[in-house]
Amino acid sequence: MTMQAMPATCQTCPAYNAASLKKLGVSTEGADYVIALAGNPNTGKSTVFNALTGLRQHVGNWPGKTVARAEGGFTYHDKTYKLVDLPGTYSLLSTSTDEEIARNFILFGQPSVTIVVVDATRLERNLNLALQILQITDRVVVALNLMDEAKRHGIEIDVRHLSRKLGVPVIPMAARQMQGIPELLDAIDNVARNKVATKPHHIRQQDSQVEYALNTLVEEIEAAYPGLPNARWVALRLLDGDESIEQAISENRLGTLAETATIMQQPAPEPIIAVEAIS
Ligand SMILES: Nc1nc2c(ncn2[C@@H]2O[C@H](COP(=O)(O)OP(=O)(O)O)[C@@H](O)[C@H]2O)c(=O)[nH]1
Ligand SMILES: [Mg+2]
Repeated sequence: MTMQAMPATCQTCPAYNAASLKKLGVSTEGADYVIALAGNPNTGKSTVFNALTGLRQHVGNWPGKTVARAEGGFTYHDKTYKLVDLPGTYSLLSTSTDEEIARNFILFGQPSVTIVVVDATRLERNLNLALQILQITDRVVVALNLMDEAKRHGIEIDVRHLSRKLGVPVIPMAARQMQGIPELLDAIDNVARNKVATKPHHIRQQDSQVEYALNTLVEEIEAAYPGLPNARWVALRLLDGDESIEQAISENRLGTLAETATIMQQPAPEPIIAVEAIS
């Protein structure tokens, strides 16, 4: 396995960024951990959300947007978890409001764990989003949902191999039948409490000119926005001509978010070399 036991660091510190989350409209009061739920539309995200939170949930809006946001809570092994359902998206790269919300939440909120729900019957398409998320955060659990459907279609998945390749826990599930929920809870708990160290798959960029441009940009971004959680990812998006990131910089929104972005007691993420959509 690529996951190994972590040295005992700060077990009690919250890993999420409370100040940034507050700006994103999420109160973290009383929560030991904040968990984001991401995934393509129709993968069973809401089903997983309901299975984990039961009746302890409420629906509001993302601040300044008409996009609904479900929030809920649960406790597990004496810890209180806050679960936030992100909009269902196929990617985090384009400029739709949904994708921007999901991306900002993961990038700036630094949730303790991001669950990526993927459809086991459409694995290749679904891994696109999962891989993009793995470029931004190493605190990921993949919920491999709709395993009953996959079985029905004669699709076999080597879950251990997938987990080894992705470098994060992969939990096979059939959420509608409540199958895999205890295992998912255990995996969330393991990542949130640093009981396993993940080693997310990073897509490498071989081109030395791109690498040079990236390094130059990273230095400038870091100088302009000290404490930004993932300058390299922002640099990649700028090189890719990402208008929403350009806009965030020109309106100084990136700076406002970055000011509050104190990196908590997390292991420093490995540098990202490139983000590429696999399709
Ligand atoms: N067969 C099967 N259906 C599921 C499973 N999980 C969710 N569904 C169904 O898939 C549909 C979409 O689920 P939903 O949770 O709304 O997906 P979301 O769009 O990702 O929030 C619903 O009809 C669910 O009942 C599962 O594990 N197996
Ligand atoms: Mg839903």
